[in-house]
Amino acid sequence: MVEWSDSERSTIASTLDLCIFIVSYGRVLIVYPWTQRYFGAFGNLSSAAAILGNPKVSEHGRTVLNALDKAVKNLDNIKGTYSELSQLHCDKLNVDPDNFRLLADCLTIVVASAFGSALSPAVQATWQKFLSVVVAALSSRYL
Ligand code: HEG
Repeated sequence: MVEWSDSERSTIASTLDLCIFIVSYGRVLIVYPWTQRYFGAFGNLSSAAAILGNPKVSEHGRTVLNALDKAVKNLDNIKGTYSELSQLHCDKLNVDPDNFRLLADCLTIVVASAFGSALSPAVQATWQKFLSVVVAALSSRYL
């Protein structure tokens, strides 16, 4: 059972708040282009500019960040919170779970560039802990 201190809880919540404003889900599609295979129905993904300007990509980014907000609000039961979502990604969407880690890396890069020197090792440690639990929870229903 993972334990969360009060300061870890508030660090995660404020870090995620920032993400919601600045993160672009498009980054994962640009940096790791093979992830585009899951988004064939999203229309034009032919260049970095097309990806960043694609309204379906930004809408999906908001969907994912809303789901992350749900994890923040359920820190003590992220696994349970994501149980159905994990099953959906496995059975219906057929998303390779390695991609969760790639997205987590993009989130960290975006947070790091926004925080600059405010991203102390302690804040980073808390943020990485949160993302690790999220990735594990999303992978938990894969068989
Ligand atoms: Mg996933 C749909 C959350 C990573 C591919 N993703 C969704 C949905 C949510 C979600 C909430 C909507 C589910 C529904 O319709 O009921 N995704 C989510 C989280 C994370 C994640 C929280 C990781 C932090 N997803 C992820 C990754 C990929 C992916 C890395 C592929 C590279 N997701 C994917 C696809 C869909 C969703 C293809 C369906 C999109 C659509 O057709 O609208």
